[in-house]
Amino acid sequence: MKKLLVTGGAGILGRALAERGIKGWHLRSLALSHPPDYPAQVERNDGDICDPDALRRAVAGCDAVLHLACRYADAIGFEETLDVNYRATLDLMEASVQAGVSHVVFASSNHVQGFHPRRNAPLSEGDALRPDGWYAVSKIWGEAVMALYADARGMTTTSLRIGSSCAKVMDERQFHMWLGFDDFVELVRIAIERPGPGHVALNAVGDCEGAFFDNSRAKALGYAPRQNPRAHLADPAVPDTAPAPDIFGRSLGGAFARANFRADLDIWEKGGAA
Ligand code: 15L
Repeated sequence: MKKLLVTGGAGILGRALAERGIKGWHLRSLALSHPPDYPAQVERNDGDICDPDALRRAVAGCDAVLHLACRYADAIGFEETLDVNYRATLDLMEASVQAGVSHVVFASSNHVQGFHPRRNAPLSEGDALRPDGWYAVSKIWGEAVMALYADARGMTTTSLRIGSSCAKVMDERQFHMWLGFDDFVELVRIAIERPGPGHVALNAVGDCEGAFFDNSRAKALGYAPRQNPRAHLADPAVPDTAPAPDIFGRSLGGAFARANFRADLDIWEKGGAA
């Protein structure tokens, strides 16, 4: 059986993956700690991602890595992102090369294009990067690192630009960019089993009405979303709720864009990025 290391394995997405599993794969989770009710079939590795020795131990014997661990918050500062999002990501890639890992999946984010106005949707992966804060900038850097290791080390790397992934569609913004947990796990499977080498960035969203992000590149790799947002509404009124009139409702990034926006709304909406 092949082995997949999941960093941040005790977080929301790590847990969703641990509960579902991937056929043919043994999962090993790296996290500071794991709750007592963590799925027993997943190997637990308690350790700090910022400790290179812990990373080396965690990745030993693995065929693939899913890198979920990161620091994030809508208004996070640059300095706060340095240790985990930058340094630990690089240490993880070096440890992976040393361990002979062939596939790495990086949890990127919709926020790399969060400052696009909604009227630009649906966006494809090739559209301009418009990060909506320092968290998003760190994800763009992470994608660049994935591309570098694919070219320079012959790895197969995938950046999943995850929309909004949770059990239920909580609000109107999520309705247009939601990713169900089953579909998330399927995208991870596709990424760790895809033939390589090379890097690809994939919009990781379901088939959403009024989609913010086009998922056809993932579909070309075999992705067939099964979880329709309309069947997973927290409240039936969600799709008909009016978007907020401020930057939250006019951008793709929502709360992250709002937390970092200090400009004029009309000027921003007229502007663009090539
Ligand atoms: C993200 O990138 C975050 O990791 C997640 O917690 C959500 O905030 C999501 O984006 C979102 O945009 O809803």
